[in-house]
Amino acid sequence: MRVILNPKHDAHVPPGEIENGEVIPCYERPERLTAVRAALEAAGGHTFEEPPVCSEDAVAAVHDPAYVAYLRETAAEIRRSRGSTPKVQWPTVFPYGPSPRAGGNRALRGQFCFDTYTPVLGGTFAAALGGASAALHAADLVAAGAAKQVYVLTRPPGHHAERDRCGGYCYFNHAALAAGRLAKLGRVAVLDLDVHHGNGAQHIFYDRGDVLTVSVHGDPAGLYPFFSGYADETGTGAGLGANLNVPLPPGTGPREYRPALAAALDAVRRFAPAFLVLPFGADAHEADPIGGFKLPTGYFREIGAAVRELGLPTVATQEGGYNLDVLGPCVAEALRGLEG
Ligand code: Q9C
Ligand code: ZN
Repeated sequence: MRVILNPKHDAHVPPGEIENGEVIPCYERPERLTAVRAALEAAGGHTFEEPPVCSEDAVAAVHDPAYVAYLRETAAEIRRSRGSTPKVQWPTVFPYGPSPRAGGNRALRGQFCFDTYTPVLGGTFAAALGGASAALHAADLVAAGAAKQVYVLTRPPGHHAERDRCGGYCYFNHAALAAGRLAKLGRVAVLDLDVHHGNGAQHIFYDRGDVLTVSVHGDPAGLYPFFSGYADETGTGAGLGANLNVPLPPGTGPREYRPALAAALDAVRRFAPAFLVLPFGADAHEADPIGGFKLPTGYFREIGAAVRELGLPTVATQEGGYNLDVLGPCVAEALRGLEG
């Protein structure tokens, strides 16, 4: 597989996250990418390359320019501060009430953020731009026919990021960026197989009929991101019918996952897209610390093989997966299945 790396991923190292009222080390750490790369190198047959850096305008195809500027300016402020201000912008207050306004102090108020899992650090913008660059480069390669399948090995992940808000460890939405670029050439299906709902692409393409968004995930009634991912979210306007959520109960194993994946793949087939974007997470693995599903490592090859049956030019993006012992092997299995 042709693998596009985010060369700047380790500029972003989150300080921690809140779990049960305690600050714990963040699950989303640089070692995740290292672990995947090591597993792919050990498996063999993969090539690794770095993308050209993309422009902010290219990111603004999917994200609000004011949000992009917020990330750039906040990161720059933190780097300039030399200890006079905090080393991290960790929002504590989020928009609420009938007509939320942030006045001048937008940074502290969570205007561009929907949870506490997504602080901005001095290196966050550079890392996020590197990930966006990788996703757009992957899309360009697939669009040009230079590769049938490309895998974007990046972190922080992207699939929770919405048009103007970060969340769930995600800043720029790699899958949406790739889909947006490919959609200039033909219909695109986004099939999200991270254990968490792909709210970002759903949000970004909700009113579009030319981009199908499908997500198979843990029931949001009991799993992050809680506020979206329900089966009755089906799109709006021209996009009505072009969003499919397949929520599954906690403890889901291959027996329950298989028919859900088949239904998702059927929806993709019916849509008859020219391209596929595959936000992929290994956090549906049985040993993942936060997912709650029960998929064994070997099953990820079956998932990849089932997706391969679509026969579509594909950009896969790395999303979640937080057990450092199984993340790499899961990705290696999935890519093996995808390549056939
Ligand atoms: N105490 C992705 O997988 N909640 N994001 C974690 C753990 C946030 C997941 C709770 C989960 C975000 C890309
Ligand atoms: Zn996830």
